[in-house]
Amino acid sequence: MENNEVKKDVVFSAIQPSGTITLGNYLGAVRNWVKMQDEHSCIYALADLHTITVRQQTAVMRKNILDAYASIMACGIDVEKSLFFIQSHVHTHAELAWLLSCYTQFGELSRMTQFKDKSAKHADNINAGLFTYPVLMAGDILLYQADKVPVGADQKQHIELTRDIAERFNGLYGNVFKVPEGFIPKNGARVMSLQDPTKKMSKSDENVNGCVHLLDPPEVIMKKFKRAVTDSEACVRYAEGKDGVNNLMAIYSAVTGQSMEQIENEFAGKGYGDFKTAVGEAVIEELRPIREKYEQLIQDKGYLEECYRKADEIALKISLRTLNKVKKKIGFVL
Ligand code: AQP
Repeated sequence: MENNEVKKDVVFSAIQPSGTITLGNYLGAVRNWVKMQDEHSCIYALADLHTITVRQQTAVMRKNILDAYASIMACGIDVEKSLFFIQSHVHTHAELAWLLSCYTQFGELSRMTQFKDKSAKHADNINAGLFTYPVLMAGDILLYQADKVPVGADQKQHIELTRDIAERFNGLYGNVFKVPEGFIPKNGARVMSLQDPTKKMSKSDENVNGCVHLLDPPEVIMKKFKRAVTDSEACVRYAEGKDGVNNLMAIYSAVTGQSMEQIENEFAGKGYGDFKTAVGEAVIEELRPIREKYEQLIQDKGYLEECYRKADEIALKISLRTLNKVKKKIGFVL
């Protein structure tokens, strides 16, 4: 890993263990993480510090962290090729977040749509962490001098803010941070809820039928697709106003690689029943090896711990270089 650092572009991304990983997380982000491993120097994190911006139950959170670690490995993250660590084990993240929060404007954070959405959803707990979440995320990325950040479309605004913070800091102190580029996939960048296709699919969605989880058994996946909201036209075509069908087509396209036109041709003259079954089957086959691999990995907690401890240590070493540089530039005595 460290030998490759100089040769290849650095990729950084993270995922919150805020519930069971979804088909949206997978198609929007994790699938690209896997693809990028051979050509890049990849650094991935379980963003557990981000998770507590929404209240968690202690035992559930503990379980979710290990489950998410095993699930991401099961998706194909190879710890021999990539670093995959746990954010809260690497203290530089919280520290850089504080420093950068003094270089981020209240007005900028107020404009973040995710803050607006999440504070509407959790009106009883609009905590300061929910507001400053994008600064922690900026620090996560900038600590590793990342060139590319593979994320779903919902994170675009946070990547832009990260770039603004990096440019501002560089403007004041010289070239401290690499200014990263977001990397958003053409297909699957924004998977929507199967029950309300105007809302994105989310781990924490209360409507279980809206969200396909990576670890859902095949019969559950099929049931969710069969219940997916469509419309009364009964024609598989991609068009404005057909949010439910558009979402199912986008999922089918992301999984099979077919274009929208090919999908329209495949289902010409067929009803939504056939289409939903085909989407369900394609997703079941895509997720089957992941679930099987997860079942194996989660049995061996010792092995998982060995993997993250090793990665935590390397992440700390790499990130300290940036953190110390930042502190020195600001004027701290090291
Ligand atoms: N519906 C989605 N479609 C495509 N990509 C998505 N991502 C999330 N939802 C979709 C991408 O998954 C990566 C990890 O996301 P995260 O866990 O860091 O945070 P999130 O975006 O808040 O994800 P969730 O599933 O919606 O979690 P909760 O319910 O806890 O808020 C990111 O790259 C994200 O773009």
